[in-house]
Amino acid sequence: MLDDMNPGRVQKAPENFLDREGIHRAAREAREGRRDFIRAAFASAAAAVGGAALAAQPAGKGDPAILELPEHSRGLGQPVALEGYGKPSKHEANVQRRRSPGLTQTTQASVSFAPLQSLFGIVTPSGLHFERHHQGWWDIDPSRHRLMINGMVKASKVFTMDELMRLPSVSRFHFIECGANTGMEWGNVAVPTCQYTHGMLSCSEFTGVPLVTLLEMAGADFKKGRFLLAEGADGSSMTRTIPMSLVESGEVLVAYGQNGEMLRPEQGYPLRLVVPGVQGVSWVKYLRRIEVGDQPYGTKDESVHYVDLLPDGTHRQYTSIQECKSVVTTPSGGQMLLDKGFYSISGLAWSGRGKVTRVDVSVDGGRNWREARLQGPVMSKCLTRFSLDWDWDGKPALVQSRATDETGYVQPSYRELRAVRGTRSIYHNNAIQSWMVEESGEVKNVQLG
Ligand SMILES: Nc1nc2c(c(=O)[nH]1)N[C@H]1C(S)=C(S)[C@@H](COP(=O)(O)O)O[C@H]1N2
Ligand SMILES: [Mo]
Repeated sequence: MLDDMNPGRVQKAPENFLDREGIHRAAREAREGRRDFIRAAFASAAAAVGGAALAAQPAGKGDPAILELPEHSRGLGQPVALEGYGKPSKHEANVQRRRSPGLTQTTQASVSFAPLQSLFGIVTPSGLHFERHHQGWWDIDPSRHRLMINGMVKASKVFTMDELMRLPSVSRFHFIECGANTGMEWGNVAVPTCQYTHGMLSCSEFTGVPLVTLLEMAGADFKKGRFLLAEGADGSSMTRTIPMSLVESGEVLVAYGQNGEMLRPEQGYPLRLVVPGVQGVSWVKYLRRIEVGDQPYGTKDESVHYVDLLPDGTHRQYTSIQECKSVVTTPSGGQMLLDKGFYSISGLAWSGRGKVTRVDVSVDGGRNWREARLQGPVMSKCLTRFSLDWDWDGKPALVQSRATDETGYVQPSYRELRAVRGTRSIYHNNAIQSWMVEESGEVKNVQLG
């Protein structure tokens, strides 16, 4: 079974993984057709480069896309989609969640990665949210779902979904990152795109009831009951200890909403725990029970799994906060810069301890850094989009980003991280990511010390 991402099981990516030939062919065609284009194709790892060739064409060059009136300007369009759920354009069909070919997966204990390289802003469309199931997902009938609050409470309580949804709710934007995100990079660089290096990361607006409200309703013993056990209703017996201190702040939500609609089944429909800043495994899906207790529970998912092996052979336990981290998504591995000239470097930064306050970007492997623009609103424990203007001179470049959060913590280099954590961890790799832009324009995943 997959222990999130065991580097021992990482295999070399198959040769045809990136369709490198396809990328070069498409790039060649694009270059030949449109010599003066300023924006490369940042579509997807599997790169339909030609399709994204949006060019600023000097007028009068005979571009048929300008001169010939297209069908869609002459005929009748489609009628409204009277029924059904809207779908993305057929031209975006390659923007998908993907399972990494570098990982051994069973059918149910699996991971799919979000296509970070294809997304804008900070919100992950629900259909592209990464998935991590320890024992498969379910589409649970909400009328039969219950949430029980028990343990050190005055009176155990059972809530139906209807009862929960009558209570005052809040909606907040937060990122969720699997503790094993970027885990394979501890070992070797077998994963060429940011979808696979960083794609166990997503960000949504979540709607739900603060857990503290439900605990108050059940008469929880806040003095002695300093720990909670959260339990899911799927067959993975997913149970995690949540410190009461996190819950008392009102931040932890019992959530049913995601991006304006009900949670997706893959994300825990009809109910999941939202634990801002904390690794994904604590965001228990199909949430069915919260027990109030007076000590950490030491469950399988916090004693055998989700512990960090340190250089001296001991394990760190209960290291659940996702430290400050960032990644450049454009340009990133598997993409292709079609010509030298202007590019907007863009990426994502986040911290489990609060707001991102600063992101620096280097294009020379960390010798020089420039401060990037942060796109507002910058929210706590939420993805923050950054960007920086760049004139690529066509020479090899090493693109990196380094984030700082409101506690003053600065994202470490691999050398700094490994000095403390060694090399045999799986979880909590928040090192600076490097992308190498080759003279050909091809972008590759490399590791710098
Ligand atoms: N009930 C239940 N909750 C769960 C899991 C699970 O398998 N079952 N996986 C956990 C892990 S390891 C992660 S990273 C997140 C993934 O959430 P997502 O699938 O919505 O992205 O859910 C967590 N909650
Ligand atoms: Mo996870």
